[in-house]
Amino acid sequence: SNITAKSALISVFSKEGLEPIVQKMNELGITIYSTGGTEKFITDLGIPVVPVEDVTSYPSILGGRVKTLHPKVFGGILNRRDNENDVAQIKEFDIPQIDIVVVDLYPFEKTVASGASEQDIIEKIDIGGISLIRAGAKNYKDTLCVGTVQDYTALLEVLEEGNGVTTLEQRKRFATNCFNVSSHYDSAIYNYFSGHSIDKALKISEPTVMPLRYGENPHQRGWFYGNFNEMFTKHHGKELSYNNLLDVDAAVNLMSEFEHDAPTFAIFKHNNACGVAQRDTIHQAYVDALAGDPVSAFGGILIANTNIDKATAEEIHQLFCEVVIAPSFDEDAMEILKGKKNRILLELVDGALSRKRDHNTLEVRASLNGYLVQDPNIKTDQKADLKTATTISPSEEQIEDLLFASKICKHTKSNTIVLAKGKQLCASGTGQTSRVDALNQAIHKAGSFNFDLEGAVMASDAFFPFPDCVEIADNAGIKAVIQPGGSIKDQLSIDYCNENNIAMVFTGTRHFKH
Ligand code: 93A
Repeated sequence: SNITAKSALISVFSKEGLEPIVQKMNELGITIYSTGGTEKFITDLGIPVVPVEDVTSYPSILGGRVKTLHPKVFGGILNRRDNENDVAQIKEFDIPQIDIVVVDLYPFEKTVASGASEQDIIEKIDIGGISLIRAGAKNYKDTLCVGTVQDYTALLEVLEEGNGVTTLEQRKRFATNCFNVSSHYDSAIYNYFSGHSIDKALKISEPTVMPLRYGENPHQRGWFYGNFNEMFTKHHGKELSYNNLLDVDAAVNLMSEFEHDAPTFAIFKHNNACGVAQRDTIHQAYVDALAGDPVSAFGGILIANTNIDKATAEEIHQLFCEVVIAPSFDEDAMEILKGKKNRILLELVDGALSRKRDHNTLEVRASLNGYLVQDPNIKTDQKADLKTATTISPSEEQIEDLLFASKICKHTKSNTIVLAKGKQLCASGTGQTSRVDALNQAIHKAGSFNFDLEGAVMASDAFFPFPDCVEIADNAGIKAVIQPGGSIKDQLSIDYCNENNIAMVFTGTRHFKH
């Protein structure tokens, strides 16, 4: 199983580190076959080399797309020395034995990363090289195959150590690396064509790992992978925790829906909004967001879509809260908010909200023995999406409230029901196992904070399988409903609304969030 190498085919993109290899091969009397650029590199070193064209009797054609793809080349690599038929055919067709294959592929990934045009990227899909690697590695019993510049040094060591004699074990080791190269190469091509990859999803290309004090609980370890500074300038406060980051993400996602709207304020707890309001001033928006649930707001994560001024800061300062996020803070407002040592103050980097909304970063979460990956939910229900299902249509004011409620609904854990009135969140039911539970929770909660639900609107993240929800909502005073529609029993809910003067619109889009 030891083989004395007498010939080698070298076709490499990276010529770095190749010189000592060809010097050594020459010293050992190994015949070198090579392709265009590699052949020139070897010739320039003053080392004899046979152009592969002399073997195939074909020039390199189609602009280099076909240079080594030929039976004489692949026959020389793939023939089995212990197979009589192979040996006879090698002789019959005058195929040269090729003992060593050295390839370094066209740099596909680097070309993609450089932002090159699609045509340039496609030209970097190596065909001949990858075939040479597969062939050489498949026939490792007879051929030693190197498939990457990273293995040049190891090849040189083997040549020096054995004076051109290679062992089966060495050849199998190189073959294993070759299949690692080929599988990685094809995955990179697949990722490019499909437009996604787990690497991209996890931002592994530019890893910034932020170790966290701990995970969701003190006995769990935790890290953040991402570029925090691309989104925020941190002005004050303690280190962000794993749970803070979960809430900050939820807060930013919701507020990205209101980026260019009138002053809007939202308060988050455990990834759900417990207060949201849109008003003429950010101060009033804060006051009315807080009124949504002043109990849950304790220790909450606060976010504004506009500058925070002194009056708002003074109000916020009354509340114990973990994080305050805003596009900017007046200087005096910042001084007030810094009055609590641990309070985290985050200024959104310009454009961070729109980038977050338009981002194409995939969502990843662990599942079973792998990961679940999905596109982010970038669909926001618009007025044009609404189809009135009932005989009465919602008023302009109700439509505004319905769209406001629907945005909150999209960012609240399923099953959810959101109740809103006058651009203020009255209450929501969050993460319930039934939609009826979610609605009852919302109604009960609104009542406990003295909301009058007469004339309020209701948003549901998914359709109503039965007419029970519209009936309960009606009894609470709700006058307009937004939901995806699509249940086989939609008509029962529609009939109920028609009989009870409730306007209901269908969006056609479900907004589950688990
Ligand atoms: O375009 S190719 O897929 N067609 C081929 O037949 C072929 N054979 C080797 N590219 C091919 N190669 C690749 O050319 C090698 O993988 C290597 O990256 C490169 C070396 O070309 P040169 O020796 O002309 O610099």
